[in-house]
Amino acid sequence: MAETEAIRGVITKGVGGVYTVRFFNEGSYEYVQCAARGAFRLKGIKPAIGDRVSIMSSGDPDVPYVITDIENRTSFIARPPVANLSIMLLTFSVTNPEPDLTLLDKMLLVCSLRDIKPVIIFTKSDLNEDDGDRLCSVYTKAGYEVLLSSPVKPLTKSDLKDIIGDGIAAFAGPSGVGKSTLCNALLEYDLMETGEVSAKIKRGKHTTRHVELHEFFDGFICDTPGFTSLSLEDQGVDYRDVLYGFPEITKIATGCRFDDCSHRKEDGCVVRNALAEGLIDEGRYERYKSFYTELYDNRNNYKHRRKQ
Ligand SMILES: Nc1nc2c(ncn2[C@@H]2O[C@H](COP(=O)(O)OP(=O)(O)O)[C@@H](O)[C@H]2O)c(=O)[nH]1
Ligand SMILES: [Mg+2]
Ligand SMILES: [Zn+2]
Repeated sequence: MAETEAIRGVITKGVGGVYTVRFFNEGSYEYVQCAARGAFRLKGIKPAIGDRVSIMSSGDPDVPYVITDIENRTSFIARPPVANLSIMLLTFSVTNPEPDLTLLDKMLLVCSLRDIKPVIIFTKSDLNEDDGDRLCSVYTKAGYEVLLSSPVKPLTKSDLKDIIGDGIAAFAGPSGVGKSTLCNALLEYDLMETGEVSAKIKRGKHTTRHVELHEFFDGFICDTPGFTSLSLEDQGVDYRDVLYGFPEITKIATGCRFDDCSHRKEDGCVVRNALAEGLIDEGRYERYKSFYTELYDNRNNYKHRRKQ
């Protein structure tokens, strides 16, 4: 390959302005260190992991390549910064800590507005099997893909192989739910050399500071630090878009008497009828109403709407 020819690759790691880019070369993947062109900074673009980029030789032996171009992103999440995320592994524990379903439902809504496929993983089902089954049923019925994981029946690589495909998947959810445990198990860190392994995992456990893409079959997975809250308003969600996070309500809402029915108190609302008949989960419906009401009350502040 000529020295000056641009190479296409993916950023898998970025620390202190030095990016690791993976590219395909003569039948296998290679990882190289890259700097970013100053032009990105001028345009206010910061390369992020997941970015598909072009790189060229830099002539600098310390950082031998330079990123010359960043492809348009299909999605972007800011905290932590990850570009082109296609799957969110929304991880919540059945107990210890108790699952924050308001946070889960907000994340489901945000995923849908950003065209990121959500997959729910309920961990620690060993600690309360009944609650695990109940949560699994609520979200499966709502139309989501749900997986249960516990030390008794751990999630395996093959459970996620087809789900992730050649996409980029990130573990997201509160801290302490078992994201790092799952991620490390899927990456089979336990199969690596012992001394190095424990040091590596220990460090990861305490910080998960530098979010990094790890190869997973044809795609990537990454662990993220936990977070405890998410503001729909900050995410620019419009009250009219709340239904995108509630596919089970959307499905039946077409039968309501009023086209602009908010499904909160209107007459002739089939959603409220379905609720009375136990066809919709009460908790999910209450959270739908609270998101709608909160965003409706702040409706002059939103920034954008989903493009139809
Ligand atoms: N009982 C039980 N404990 C788990 C399970 N998954 C993780 N843990 C424990 O939960 C704690 C937090 O796990 P960690 O992976 O660090 O959570 P993170 O903050 O989401 O990355 C650790 O002590 C794990 O051993 C599980 O399925 N069942
Ligand atoms: Mg962690
Ligand atoms: Zn209605």
